[in-house]
Amino acid sequence: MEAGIFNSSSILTQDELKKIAAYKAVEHVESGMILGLGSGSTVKHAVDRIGELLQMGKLKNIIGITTSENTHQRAMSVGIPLSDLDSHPVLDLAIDGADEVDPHLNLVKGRCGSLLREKMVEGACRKFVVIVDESKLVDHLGGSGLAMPVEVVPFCWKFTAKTLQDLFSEAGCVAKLKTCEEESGEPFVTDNGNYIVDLYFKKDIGDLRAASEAILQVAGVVEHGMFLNMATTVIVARELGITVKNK
Ligand code: ABF
Repeated sequence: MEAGIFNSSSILTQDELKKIAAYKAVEHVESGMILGLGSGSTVKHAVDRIGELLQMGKLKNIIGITTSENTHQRAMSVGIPLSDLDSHPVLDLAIDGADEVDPHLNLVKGRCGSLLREKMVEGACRKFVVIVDESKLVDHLGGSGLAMPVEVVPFCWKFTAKTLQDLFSEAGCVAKLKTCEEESGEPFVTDNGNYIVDLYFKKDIGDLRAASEAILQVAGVVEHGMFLNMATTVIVARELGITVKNK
């Protein structure tokens, strides 16, 4: 475990574990890299650390490509020069969190709503390092009982949600619109102006590749949160230390 970054108290909070994973991932960053910067609470530690290293002159000539407006604002605030995929279609490295990681390093991502830009940016990088605390490890995707997000166009989203739910009826799928807050009921709107339909499964969805293709066939679907065979490295921060899993 990194010395000097964390205090010596015996029980680490989930956020401290996220920070450990993030700092470890930043060790992969070298001067001159075009970097994909993911979204979420784990990546924010990586963004801050990269900003710090740039300030100290330990990293130079980094260009960041962000996957959400939130990360864009944060990266700008810590002084990371930013560009986009149009100008830099091939990235050296991307660092991002995940909601679930299975034993084959397949991921569920996008519960924070940024899955489309994440998939575009991370699909364009040579190396994709995922950073998680151990709570994100699952036996199979969808197995945490939490949402598998699908970005859909707002037009007749109920029809799209029903079609998705019917597609996975054997897995006991329930499709729900993601809302801003539990009580407001207002649809959550992505950075791309779309909605998110969350799929909840009671049973294993089986062949992930087939599930992915079936979801993408549904008219109205923009993208889904299964990231299959994309991660090259997963860094897991645990109470007892860091585990690094490579593809
Ligand atoms: C992003 O951040 C999303 O794909 C995912 O929803 C989230 C991970 O959560 P956390 O806030 O725990 O890092 O990577």
